[in-house]
Amino acid sequence: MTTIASESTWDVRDLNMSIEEWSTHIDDALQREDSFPAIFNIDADDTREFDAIFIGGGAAGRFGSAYLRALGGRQLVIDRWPFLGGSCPHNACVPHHLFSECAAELMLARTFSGRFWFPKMEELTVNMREIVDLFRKGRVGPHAIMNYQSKEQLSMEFVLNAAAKIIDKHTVEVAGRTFKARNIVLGLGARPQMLAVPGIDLKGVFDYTTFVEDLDYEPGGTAVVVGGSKTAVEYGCFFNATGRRTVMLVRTKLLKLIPDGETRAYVIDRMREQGMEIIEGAEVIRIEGDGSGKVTRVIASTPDGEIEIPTDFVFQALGEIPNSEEALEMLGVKIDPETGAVLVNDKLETSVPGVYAVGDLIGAPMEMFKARKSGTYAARAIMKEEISYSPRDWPDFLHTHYEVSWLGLGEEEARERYSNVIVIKMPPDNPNGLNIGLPASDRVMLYAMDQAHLSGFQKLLIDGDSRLILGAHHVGYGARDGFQYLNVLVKQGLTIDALGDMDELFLNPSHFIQLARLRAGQNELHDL
Ligand code: FAD
Ligand code: KPC
Repeated sequence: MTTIASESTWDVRDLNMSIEEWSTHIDDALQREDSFPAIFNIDADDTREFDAIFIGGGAAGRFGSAYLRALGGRQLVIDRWPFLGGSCPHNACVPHHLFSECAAELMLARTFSGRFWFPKMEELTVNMREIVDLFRKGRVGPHAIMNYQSKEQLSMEFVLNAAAKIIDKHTVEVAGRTFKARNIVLGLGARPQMLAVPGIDLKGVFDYTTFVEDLDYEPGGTAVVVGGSKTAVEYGCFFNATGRRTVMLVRTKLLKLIPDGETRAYVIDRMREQGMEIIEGAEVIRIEGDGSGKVTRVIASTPDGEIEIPTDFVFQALGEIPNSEEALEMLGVKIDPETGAVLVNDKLETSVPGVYAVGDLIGAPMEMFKARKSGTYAARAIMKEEISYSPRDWPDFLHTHYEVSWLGLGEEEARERYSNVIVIKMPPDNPNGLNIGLPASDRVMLYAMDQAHLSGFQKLLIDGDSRLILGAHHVGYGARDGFQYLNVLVKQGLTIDALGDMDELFLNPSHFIQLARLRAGQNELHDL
């Protein structure tokens, strides 16, 4: 095992550390925080000027760095954490996927409690802290892979475990050293937006970062979730599935981002069926605590008057604010006054020439595809490629206890824009409701055979005149991957006939192929 010098910097350039060695050191650095040295991987033999310094080594900065290297340029990436990869593996997507997987597994176990091989679940409250501890231990593996891959395979130069200080548009200071570059790429990410009410600092009030960092007790029987979009719903469904009463306080409408009303209603009905209490039009007034500073209750206004919810656990998920303050102060880059996002053109360049910004820092959509892709496009612009990037028409998804995937238009907007909208869906409209064991595919087969109304929902929208697919919506499991590729085809102009002409695997709700084929033969299209 490599030993670390006791100085304030640690030069790893000539150490070819394994993933396991990186793992041990990252773990140590996360435990020791400030007492672990800054990690330097700089090629002293390379005399070239840096083409770019990436400040922030999250998905945006790491992918931009990799791409710039691949194009033959020289980069330096700096991150205050002891690993590359940023918030996704540390406190955002990866824990979210872990918690959402737990929610799906637990819903299945609770639905079939005491039957087949499932244990009796009625009295069971799953220990949340144990799962958070599991994540804290497990996340170091992906962190280590990112460092190993970035150094040994992608030949990146980096400084880790030290915050960068912007001096000017060519100069950055980190851990006592100064670096100069032709360009700076800002990939500083975003942070959770906080509620502005009394009691927010009480112990027991969490957001997605503090939930995985600070949870050091086992919450009691009630979770209060404030917010109504992806993070609120994803974490709320997990809390609910652990067996806790879960109350969602939503300022306006839950899951406004799902574009199709019928799909959204299916999703919310299933959340309610799992016992989630959803209060729309609710505003938190204050959070109250006991003498020792622990949360004891939440007071909120609702359309039915003021309510008081006793709880020791509050989770706020109100969206994220870009970390743009330092760039504004030190470089004067223009920001959107409403959102705090750094403004960029289609080359990812800010209002200051030679300063680029990427990822969550430039605002919505704050998603991995945009972080990684914007990083690579900034690198390409810096390396003088002709590029133009602005994210649009991406497929989207979120988790409830299910995976919910969508692309294109919802039915309401499709009908506003097209006069002959054809709808193909499963289950079909049926006077007896949803009690039909379709769609059926992997991971919903037990539901399909026994609890048909839980087996999911799928819907395809078609322009009956041009026969082009306008939108696709899916609730269930396993469709997300298919949607990435389906979206490319739909953007290129996919007709129902071309979709029906594809070769499907046996159970294929994710691609809608078999349903499309049933109708593709019709000259004049009808609903199905
Ligand atoms: P980050 O990854 O946040 O990187 C910013 C980096 O800058 C950090 O590493 C930070 O340490 C560093 N930094 C900041 N200031 C300094 C400084 N002064 N000096 C040095 N370093 C600094 N997206 C998806 O596509 N799919 C998902 O399932 C998904 N799930 C999510 C779940 C949650 C709960 C959340 C909150 C987000 C989720 N996202 C998901 C969004 C995704 O995590 C982000 O879009 C993505 O991580 C942003 O990457 P980034 O590089 O822009 O920022
Ligand atoms: C583990 C994993 O793939 C999610 S974290 C990825 C970070 S990065 O490769 O920098 O986008």
